[in-house]
Amino acid sequence: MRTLVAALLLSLPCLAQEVTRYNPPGIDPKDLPPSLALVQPVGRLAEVGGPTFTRTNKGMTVTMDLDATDLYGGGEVTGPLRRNGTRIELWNHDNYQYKDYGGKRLYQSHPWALGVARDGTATGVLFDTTYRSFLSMQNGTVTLESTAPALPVYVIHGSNPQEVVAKLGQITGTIPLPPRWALGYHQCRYSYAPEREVEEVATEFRKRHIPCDVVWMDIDYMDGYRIFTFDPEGFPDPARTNEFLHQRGFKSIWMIDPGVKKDPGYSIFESGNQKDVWVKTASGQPFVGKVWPGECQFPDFTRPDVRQWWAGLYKPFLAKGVDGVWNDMNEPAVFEGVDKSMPLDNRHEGGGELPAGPHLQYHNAYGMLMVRATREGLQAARPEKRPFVLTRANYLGGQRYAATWTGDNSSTWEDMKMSVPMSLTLSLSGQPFNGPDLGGFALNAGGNLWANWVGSGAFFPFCRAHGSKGTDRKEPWSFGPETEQAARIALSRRYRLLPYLYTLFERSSRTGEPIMRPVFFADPADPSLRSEQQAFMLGPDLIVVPAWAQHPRLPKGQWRELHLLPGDDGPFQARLLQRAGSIIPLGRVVENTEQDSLQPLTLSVAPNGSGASGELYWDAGDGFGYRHGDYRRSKFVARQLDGRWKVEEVGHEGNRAPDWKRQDVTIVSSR
Ligand code: NBV
Repeated sequence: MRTLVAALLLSLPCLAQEVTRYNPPGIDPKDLPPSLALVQPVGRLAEVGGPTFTRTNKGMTVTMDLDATDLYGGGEVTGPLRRNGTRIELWNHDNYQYKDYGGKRLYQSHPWALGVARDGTATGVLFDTTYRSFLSMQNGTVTLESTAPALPVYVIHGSNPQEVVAKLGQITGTIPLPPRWALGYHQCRYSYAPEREVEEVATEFRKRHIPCDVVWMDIDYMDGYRIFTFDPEGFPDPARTNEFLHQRGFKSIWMIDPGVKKDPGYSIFESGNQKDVWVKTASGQPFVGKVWPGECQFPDFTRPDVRQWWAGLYKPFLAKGVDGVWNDMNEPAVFEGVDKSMPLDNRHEGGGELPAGPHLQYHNAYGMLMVRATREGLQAARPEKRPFVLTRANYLGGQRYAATWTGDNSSTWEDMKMSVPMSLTLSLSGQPFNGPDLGGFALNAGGNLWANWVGSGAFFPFCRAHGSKGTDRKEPWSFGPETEQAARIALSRRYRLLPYLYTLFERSSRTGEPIMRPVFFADPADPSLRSEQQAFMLGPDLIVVPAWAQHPRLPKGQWRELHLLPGDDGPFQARLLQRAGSIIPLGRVVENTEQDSLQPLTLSVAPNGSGASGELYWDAGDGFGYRHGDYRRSKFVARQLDGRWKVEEVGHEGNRAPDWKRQDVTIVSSR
C-alpha cells in the first residue's frame, strides 16, 4: 500500500510550492515594467483560477480569493499578526511613533499576503508592483488597489504556510549570510557623540560584563550632517574611535542618509554634480528638499551609474575601520515635502533593466535601490568580508541587501507588545533579519518596561536597543541594578543560543525559511494558534514566551522547559520551551561573538519516545570561505543505550574540522 501511495505521489505533478503567474488581460506583458521584487522571472503562466484584474481611473485593482480562514503578511505593519479585516497603504513613509495615518502606512512596502486555510494548507499572493497601492485583507480575500497602470500577480500554493513563506524567499531572494557578529547584541543611541561617549558606553559594557557586539554612531558624528564626513571636534580621528572599539571586541556601525547637502565645495556634492546623479523635478532640474543638513539633493538610485558612484563612496569611509552601515531616512524622507517626501511627478531616469519613470513608480523602491548600492559598495571595498547594512525603508525582496528594523517606535507597553506581531509579519513577508528598537525609541522607558522588553527582545533576529535624543538614557544599566541584571541574563541567554541562532540564519540564507516564526507554524492545522502573537518561535524547535504574556496559546505536543543559565527563571525573563525530539546546540556565554562560543559546545537534548536529533552550522563567522567548503553542518542524534543517553555526530557536510574540543550534553528534563 505504502509503495502504491509513493508511486502515485511521484506521478502527480508537484503542486506544492508551484508558482503561477497571472498577467493582466489585454496587456502585452512586454509593456509591464521588470520586477524589482523577483530575483529572476519565475512562474508558469495561467489564465484561469487566478485573481480578478479591474482597470480603474487611478490604475488597476486586483482581487484574489485565497480560500483562507486566516490572512497574514503585508510586510511592515502595525496591528495584529492575523490581518483579517485590515487595510494598509503601501507607500514608504517616515512615520515617527507610528502616529501618521493611524500607523497604517510605514517605512516599507510588501505587496504580499499569505492565506492559511482551516486545514493548514496555504496560499501566497504577490502583487508585483512598486507603485503606490492599498492592500486590504477581508473574508479570505486580498485586494490591491494600485496606481500602477497594470501589474502581474504570482500565486504560490503550499501544503503548509512554512512552504509558502520559504518559496517567497526563494523567488524574491534570501538573506545573504551575515557576519556572525551581527547576531550579537547591538547598542545604539541618537547619538553617542562625541567620541568620548562612544568610549564610555563600550567601556561600561565590558566593565559590567554585559554581552555586546556593536556600538552604533547616529547622525551627530557627521560634520554638519554632511554624509561621509566626520565632525572635526566630536570625532577628530574616527579611525581611532573604531580602533578603540575593535580592541575591546566591538564592531562599529555608522549612519549614512541619502540626502546630500547642497553645499558648493563639499566634495560629495561636487562629485555628484559632476556626474549629475540627482533625482529631477518634472521640469528637469535637480530636486532640492530639506533634511537634517538643510537643503539637499538626492541620488537617483534607479540609474546603474549612480549606484556605482554611490557604492564607490564607501571605500574611503570603510578605510577608517567602519564595520557596517546604517541607511536611514531613505523613504526618502523630506522635511516639508509632499507627504514628507518628494513630489509624485519627480523624474527617475532608470537605466539597464529599469525604464525611466515618475516618483510615483519608484518611491517604494528608493530605499531598496539605495541599500543595493550600499551593499555593493561595502562588498567592493572589502571583498573578503560579509557586508552588514541596516535600512529603514525597503520593498519586497529588499532582504537581499539589508537587514531592517521597524523604525521610530515608542517606549510604551503597547509598542513593546506590538513589536512581536510586527517582527513576525515582516518574517512572513520575506524579511527574516529584523527587529524593533528594543526598549523603544521615543519617550522615556522606565526600568520595568525596559527589562520586560529586553527579556523577550533578546530573542528577536535583530537585537538592538536604541533611544532618541532628549529621552532618558537607555543602556542596560541606566535604570538601576534590577534592570541591569535582567538585561545581563537575557542577553547572556541570547549568546548561549548563538550556535542555534547562527544555524537558523544560515538555513534561512539557503532556504528562505524565516528565523522568528508565529506559534501556529508548530501546528498549522490547529486553528486555536492562528492569532497567537505574544509567544513566538525561534526556528522549529524553540518557543519564546515573554514574561509579560497573558494566557498565550501554545501548541499541543511535548515542549520542555529549557534553562540556559542560573537566574533565567527570574523576573522579566521569557520562558523558553524546547520541542521534544530536538537537539539545540548551545555555546558558552561570551561577551562578544569574537570569543570562542564553542568551548565547550553543549547539546541540549529534549528526548521524545524515539530520541532526538538536531543540527549545528558553524564556520569562520565572516568571509566567504564557507562557499568553498570551509564550514561544518553537523547532524546530531541522541539515542538511549543501557538507560543512558548517547549523543553522536552522525554525519556532517563541509570540510571544516569541528570547532569544539569538548562536547557536553544536557538532557532537558521531561517535566
Ligand atoms: O538619525 C536620527 C534618527 C534615528 O536615530 C532613528 O533611528 C531613525 O529612525 N532618525 C530616524 C532621524 C530622526 C528621528 C526623529
